[in-house]
Amino acid sequence: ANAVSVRSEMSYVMIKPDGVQRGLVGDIISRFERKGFQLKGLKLYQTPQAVAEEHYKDLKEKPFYPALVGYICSGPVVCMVWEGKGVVASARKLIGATNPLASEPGTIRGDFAIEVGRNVIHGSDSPENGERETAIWFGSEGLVEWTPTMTPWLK
Ligand code: FUP
Repeated sequence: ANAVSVRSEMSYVMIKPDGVQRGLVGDIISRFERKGFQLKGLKLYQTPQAVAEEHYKDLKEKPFYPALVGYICSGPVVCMVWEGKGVVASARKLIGATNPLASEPGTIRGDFAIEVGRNVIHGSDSPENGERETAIWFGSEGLVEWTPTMTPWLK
């Protein structure tokens, strides 16, 4: 698809507690900035259990669900919303495969993770989930609407 036909969309991206505690926040944010996406929301957040459960509600029946919710709530996370053309699929490429041992080097999980249950970062898997997850974590007024000046290259 060319630059005109790719739709602008939002991805909810979250650095999980292991990523925060291992000091990976700056490196991870930098990758999204350098790619050219626009930051629309950012906060450090101690996740209440009900929020983690809502975020992962489609996985409720999975055997790993309780451990997953416990992991997400085990320490602060960094919540972000990134906007741009094709950002959902592109963020997933930057992040790498769910299982870090299958993630390519150069991706975030490929560079920094080993275990699926400690895989450092989340990124929305569809534009619809980008909207849904943004609403869960930032509500209706949590984002900042802003226009970068002097950056015609990335439009
Ligand atoms: P992803 O979209 O890459 O985060 O992957 P999924 O939505 O399939 O899984 C959500 C989270 O569940 C993953 F980030 C890690 C966790 N998970 C496990 O802990 N064990 C599994 O076997 C699969 C996923």
